[in-house]
Amino acid sequence: MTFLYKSEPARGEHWKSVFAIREPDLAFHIWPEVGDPAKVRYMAAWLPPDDMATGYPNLEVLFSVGAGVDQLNLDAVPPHVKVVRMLDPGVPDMMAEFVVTAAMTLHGGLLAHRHRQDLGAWEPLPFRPVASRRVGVLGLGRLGSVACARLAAIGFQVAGWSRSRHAIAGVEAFSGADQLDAFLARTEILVCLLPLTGETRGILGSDLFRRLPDGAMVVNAGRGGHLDQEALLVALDSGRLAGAVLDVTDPEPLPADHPMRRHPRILITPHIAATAQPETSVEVVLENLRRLRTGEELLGLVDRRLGY
Ligand code: NDP
Ligand code: OXD
Repeated sequence: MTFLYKSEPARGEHWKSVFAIREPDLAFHIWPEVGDPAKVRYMAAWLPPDDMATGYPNLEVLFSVGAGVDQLNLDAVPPHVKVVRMLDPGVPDMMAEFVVTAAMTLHGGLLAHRHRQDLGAWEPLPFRPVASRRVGVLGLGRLGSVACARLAAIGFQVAGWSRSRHAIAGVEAFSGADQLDAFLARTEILVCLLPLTGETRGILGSDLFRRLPDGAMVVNAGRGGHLDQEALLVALDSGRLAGAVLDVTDPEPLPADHPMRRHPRILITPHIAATAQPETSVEVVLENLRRLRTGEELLGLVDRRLGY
């Protein structure tokens, strides 16, 4: 029986050394060394091999090495194959810290001050207390819930929106399409931590921007596909929106001459908000292999119907 790993080689070497001790009866192969494809029972990948559906007849579980699964074409994964996303224990805290950093950057007007400094200008801008700022988080899952709690802990007025209702202490909860308007109307800094699915693709677009207060700001740490990049540029250039921090873009990286790259009201970070670590992520996979043997529910099992 084989575990096939197809992603960043350095992490693969680490996983292989841990598997050698903890799962000695399971052959661990690092792509492109596959061995006999018929022996591959488990696969961990960011992008699986093109012939995954036909070339690996005994595949049971596809582990995404990331927290998201939008990079996989779920329709191409045979229905009997379980798809599992990575629930690395360190990622929610890292993401919360990124979100707080981005929100504080926008709240404090640091992008605007940087631009004025570049222009040689000295122009004080009003500096508001955190307690007067309303932040809203799209997505209250593993990441959004921790980000909300952290934003609330430093004093922001925080609300969150998700498909189903979630109660988080100190956070105003909104859910479903019929509460989106009310959520947006009170949100001055909007943070996107949704998974990218057919329903959420392009959600950060002109229609949504119109429903935010004038001068609102956006943080996207979900996926580049959530954002209509043209609509963002229009909204920023018209003054409808005041700034954006983007950890994700489409594509990554953007072409060198893309207008977002040097826009004074946009700060782009290169998809660094929260990364699973080799040492902790291997433990999550090993725990899931144990659960498979005992028939317990897998950590991070994806609902193929919802796409997350
Ligand atoms: P979860 O699956 O735990 O949470 C997703 C949340 O989004 C849930 O609250 C869910 O609602 C909500 N949601 C999904 N679809 C809809 C919809 N159509 N309408 C309203 N709410 C919806 O995901 P995570 O929190 O773990 O991760 C979120 C995303 O963050 C990942 O998919 C990935 O793309 C991105 N990510 C980015 C990283 C980076 O470095 N930039 C790092 C890691 C992840 P409900 O609770 O009701 O199901
Ligand atoms: C992930 C990511 O999904 O890095 O893990 O974005």
